[in-house]
Amino acid sequence: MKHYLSTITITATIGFGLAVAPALADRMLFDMEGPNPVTNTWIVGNAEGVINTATSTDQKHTGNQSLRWRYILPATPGGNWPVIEMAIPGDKSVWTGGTGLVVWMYFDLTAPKTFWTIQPYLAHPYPTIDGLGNWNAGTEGMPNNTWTQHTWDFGALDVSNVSHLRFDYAAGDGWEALAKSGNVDIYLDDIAIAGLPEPPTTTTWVIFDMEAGNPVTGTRIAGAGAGTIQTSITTAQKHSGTQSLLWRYILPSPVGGNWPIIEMAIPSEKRNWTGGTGLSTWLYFDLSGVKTYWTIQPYLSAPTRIALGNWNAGPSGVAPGGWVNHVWTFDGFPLDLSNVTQLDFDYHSGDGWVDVAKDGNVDIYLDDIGVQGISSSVSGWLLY
Ligand SMILES: [Ca+2]
Ligand SMILES: [Ca+2]
Repeated sequence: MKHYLSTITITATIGFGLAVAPALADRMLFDMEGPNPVTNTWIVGNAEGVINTATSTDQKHTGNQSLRWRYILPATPGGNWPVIEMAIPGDKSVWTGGTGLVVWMYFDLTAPKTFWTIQPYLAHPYPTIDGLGNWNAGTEGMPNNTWTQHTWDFGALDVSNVSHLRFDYAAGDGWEALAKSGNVDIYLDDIAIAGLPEPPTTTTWVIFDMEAGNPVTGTRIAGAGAGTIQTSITTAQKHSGTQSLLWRYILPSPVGGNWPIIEMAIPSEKRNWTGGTGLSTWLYFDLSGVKTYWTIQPYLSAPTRIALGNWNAGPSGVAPGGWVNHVWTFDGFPLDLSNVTQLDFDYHSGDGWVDVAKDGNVDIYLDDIGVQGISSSVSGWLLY
């Protein structure tokens, strides 16, 4: 859990005591714990020197890594502006309501830099570019070899659709005098948007809306191991958007004793389910009749694999067709939800499913699999 600048504003209300405004918090954009988020680099001006970027364990503000932005200086640094650019993930592109860009920086220099001119730029969408702040207004000293936070206010800038984030600085603007071994090394971590309201706690943070690729990363059949599992993203049925996931089990003969299982690896940025109250899943059963007793059961790897719910406590009947929502609550399970790496679903194929299969197949569509109780009011971000 990482909390940044959580603030609560308390407003006096005449005659009625205190009214508490919504809590505000920084919402994480890049914590640098995954792959290098830099998608492009270049050098403006004389275009001399070399830029290297990498996520690194050498320095970190939180977690294990930060982003190292290295500029290998040319013989004459002046007139060169090294630029790094990060594409903003689509589900984090809406910054509406945010007040500024928060960046933690660590300068690996030989001495403090008294005048620094690092400037971020936002593209929304590319290639429309806005600079944040004033190039010449970077007058405050930045110490070396310690993590320091800086916020660039958005002001009246439209931040409703930000596609790229850039940083640049003038390489010759005093930086060369402080470089170690001819390199300027700047580490960046915990790039976040300040001032967004904390998300409501009663809605669902959708992990898989099935609008992108097939999230199934593994299939297997426990027990006798017979039959065939097929999964695909399809437009045939959908709860939201245009697509859902079709989980087809082509029944073997005999059917009994087989437990078809699908596994979905959770993307690294969606593994912290702390505060969640249950797993919400939308299901559509393409069956020939009513399945009165269904025993689909999810498992979470957190990271030890554990069943949710009770195998024999399957929800009551579902009619064929039509989307139904089911929530498996986390109550009563010894779950550490801070690092959920995988979600599995399975069912016992012989447990009445054969009676309602069409053409020898059990077809189950899944959509909008999410965590109930943690959600973003803006764009589905996980709030730390
Ligand atoms: Ca980090
Ligand atoms: Ca969908």
